[in-house]
Amino acid sequence: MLTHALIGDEGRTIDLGWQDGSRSRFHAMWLRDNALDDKTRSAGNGQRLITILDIPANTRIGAASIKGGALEVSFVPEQKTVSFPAAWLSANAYDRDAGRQPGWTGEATVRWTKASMQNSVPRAGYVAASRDRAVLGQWLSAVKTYGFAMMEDLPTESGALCKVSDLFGYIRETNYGRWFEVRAEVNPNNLAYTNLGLQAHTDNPYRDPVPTLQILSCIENTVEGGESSVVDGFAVAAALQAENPEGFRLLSSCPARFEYAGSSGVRLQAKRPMIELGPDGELICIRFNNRSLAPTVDVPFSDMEAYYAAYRRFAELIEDTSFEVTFKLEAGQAFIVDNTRVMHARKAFSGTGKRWLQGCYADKDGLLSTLAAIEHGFKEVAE
Ligand code: NM2
Ligand code: OGA
Ligand code: ZN
Repeated sequence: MLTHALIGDEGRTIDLGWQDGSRSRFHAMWLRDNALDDKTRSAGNGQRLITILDIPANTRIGAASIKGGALEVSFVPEQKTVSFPAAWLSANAYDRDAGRQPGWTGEATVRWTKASMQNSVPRAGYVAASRDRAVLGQWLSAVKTYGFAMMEDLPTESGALCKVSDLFGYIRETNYGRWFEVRAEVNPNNLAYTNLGLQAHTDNPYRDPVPTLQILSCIENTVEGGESSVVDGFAVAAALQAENPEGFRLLSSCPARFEYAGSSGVRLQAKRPMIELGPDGELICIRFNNRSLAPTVDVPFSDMEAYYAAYRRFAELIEDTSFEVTFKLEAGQAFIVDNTRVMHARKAFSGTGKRWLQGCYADKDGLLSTLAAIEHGFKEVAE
């Protein structure tokens, strides 16, 4: 509920008061650009019809009042009057203390460790998730929150992992194919296609943009060894930052180089930090993969020793079992990871039996879009 609206700074700003005593200021230019009327935005698809250049540079608020739970504003010199619902203003308020430390993440991200995750891994059955939007929504929401979830009861047939990505979006095709076989091969073009253990890693850091989701599904796993584990890279990065802020600063501000040139006709290269922060300091991506780290040449000579010490400490924390959730994939099970956040590993395997996994990449923006649409749909029904 809005209680007052005071025009300030000769109409350049407005100060809104709320029932709970809080205040939020807005700028005339911002309000005009974000007007919700059907001359400013298409009523059909919600897209903006005007450009910034259609708005006079000297735009001011000429008059403002609260009418029926909404703010009504008249802009000059356009002589245009529009209305902003209070709920919309509250949801889009930007007049708040930033106060965020580098490496911050939003409320939707919940970091985890073995202690909090091992016995509560989010999981859903494929049949239930494909029939029931509420089940699917919960599963997608877990991927958003934790960057990791399991799916069970998949058909144990080749290509079944595509059914998982079909639930929410689109496969990201790469030089490895739409999806790929993960099993021990003769002359493998990638160490994933051996029986070697793989240190916890994110996939394809040599690609830009990096694939944002990975699905690994199991068709058969009767070998000795071959267990999987996952590690929350955001939790580990926070631990590194807490004990060694300078190391965190080096890994997040100096680019690393990644490369893959394991098959003919392919030379993928990317220059990105191991810990990537957005322009406002938000932790946005972890890239960690010993197999495809190229020579690091973007760290000042005087910082290289400290950089390597930080890299080593980051690796030690990643291998610290208190961060690691472990399981052995069984036929018909799959897991999905947010490849910008959660690392995955496997133990070496040998002996009798067979291990046959399939993997694919998919796009997280599509997953989040499907989740938001499901949540929006439920909200509409509730209203
Ligand atoms: N595979 C499984 O990023 C990597 O190189 C890890 C990727 C070959 C598609 C393995
Ligand atoms: C991969 C990978 C793990 C496994 O294919 O990217 O890491 O369990 N595989 O085989
Ligand atoms: Zn991998």
